[in-house]
Amino acid sequence: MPAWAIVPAPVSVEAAEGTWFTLGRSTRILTPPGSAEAAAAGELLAGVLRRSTGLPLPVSAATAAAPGDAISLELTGDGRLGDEGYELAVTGETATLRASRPAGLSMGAQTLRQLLPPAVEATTLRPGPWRLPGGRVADRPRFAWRGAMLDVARHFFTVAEVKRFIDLLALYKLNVLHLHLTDDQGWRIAIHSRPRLATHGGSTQVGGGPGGHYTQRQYAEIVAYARDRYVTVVPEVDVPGHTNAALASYAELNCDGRARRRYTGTKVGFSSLCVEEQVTYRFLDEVLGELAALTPGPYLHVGGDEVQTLSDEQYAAFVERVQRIVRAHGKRAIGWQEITKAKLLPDTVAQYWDHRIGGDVVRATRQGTRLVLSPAERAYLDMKYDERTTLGLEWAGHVEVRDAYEWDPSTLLDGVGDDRVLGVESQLWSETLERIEDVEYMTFPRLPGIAEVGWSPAAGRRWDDYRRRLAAHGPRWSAMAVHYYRSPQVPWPD
Ligand code: TNX
Repeated sequence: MPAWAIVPAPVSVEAAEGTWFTLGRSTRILTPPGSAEAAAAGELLAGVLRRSTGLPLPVSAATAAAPGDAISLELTGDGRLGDEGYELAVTGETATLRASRPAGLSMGAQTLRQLLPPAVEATTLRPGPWRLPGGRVADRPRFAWRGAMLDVARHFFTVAEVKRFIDLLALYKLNVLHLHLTDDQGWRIAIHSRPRLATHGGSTQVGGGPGGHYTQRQYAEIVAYARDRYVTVVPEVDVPGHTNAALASYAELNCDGRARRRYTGTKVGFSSLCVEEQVTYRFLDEVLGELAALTPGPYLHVGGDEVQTLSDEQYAAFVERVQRIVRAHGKRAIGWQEITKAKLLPDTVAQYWDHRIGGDVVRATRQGTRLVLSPAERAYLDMKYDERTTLGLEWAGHVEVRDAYEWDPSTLLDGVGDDRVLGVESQLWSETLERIEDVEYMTFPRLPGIAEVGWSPAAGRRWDDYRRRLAAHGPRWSAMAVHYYRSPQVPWPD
């Protein structure tokens, strides 16, 4: 197994053959004095490593003395390495991780984890030795937005399950968790001014199970957990379509004033808020206001996809109004690509997902709109791997590991270069995914490929090199008890 099987591939790696740094009982983790965030990053790293190694790995502030037998986290005090960049140097005595910002230390810590044997990810004691290969890594991301979306509306997932998903994102240096919180089949976030959204609208799911929702306190716990790992949560309230759960909870949101029945099927496109009525905008102001207050990140996702019951004029007017409500609450709007039918504010972001559907994505980018790229035939984690996959859908075809990996954001859309691309994001729609094991099986091993598309320099990416590095992660997932698909395209070690 290659010692340097880092995913996503770093900008540069120089191996010092034959040199190893072995973690032992006297190894310490040192953090820069005066930075609580860097200390927290050190503690998180120690927490992961202690479980399997059983080593004490005490975390303390560095002093003027030479670090000695230590993993030493340092902040450069300048912006040279960027927000998320880092340098890692491993000698026979010390591992030094340097970054300009705490986020960079967190990214570098993921590289360090991946350089240790796979068993380090186990949650119970394992035999060592725990050796890091000597050498140097210099690294920084290509794109600022590297995300994954989890659909908790079609099937509900618990706080603990979402936290585990966040852990897995962080390991691959993904920094956005987009939570699809509302859809026809369920409303998953408590809104104090509209309690029935969660208690009634959240009380079922696809297939008719009990559903569920997050209280605001639980939701805040998810957001804080993500934030500690330098993952920004982008919450989505999908409007004006995909709103049956809301239409079932409040009769006044329907043009005919009659509450809809709850919905547990999987059709799309049939529901819409009543866009001509003032009550609708009061509702949105209340919902988005509460969501903004729960959101430290800059973005609120307002959906906007697959509306089949409105005219183009009605749709565009609605989107223009919604993005102003988002702005009034101090946030920027992001929406699915259909929103490019409307006149967008300069900082509204559009999320590209399918070449077959509407919107005018390329024109919008000429007028300044930036894109998050989620091309379904590459980035949709709910598509089947092949005809034998029992879970998932296939409307965008089959997406094997190679398909998810072998594409480039700067050549995806004619006339849209890197400067219009904010980043990439994978989608995990959960119509067919009832259990978190199902989510993991569809996510791994495809998501690390999307992470590499978003992080690594285009010039160095080769499928043949990638599949070998990826193979080394199979045992890592096994150690973490992650349920993954053993794609025949990847040379798994056992
Ligand atoms: C399309 S992608 C949808 C979702 C479905 C998904 C299934 C997008 C913006 N909308 O409502 O869950 O396909 O793959």
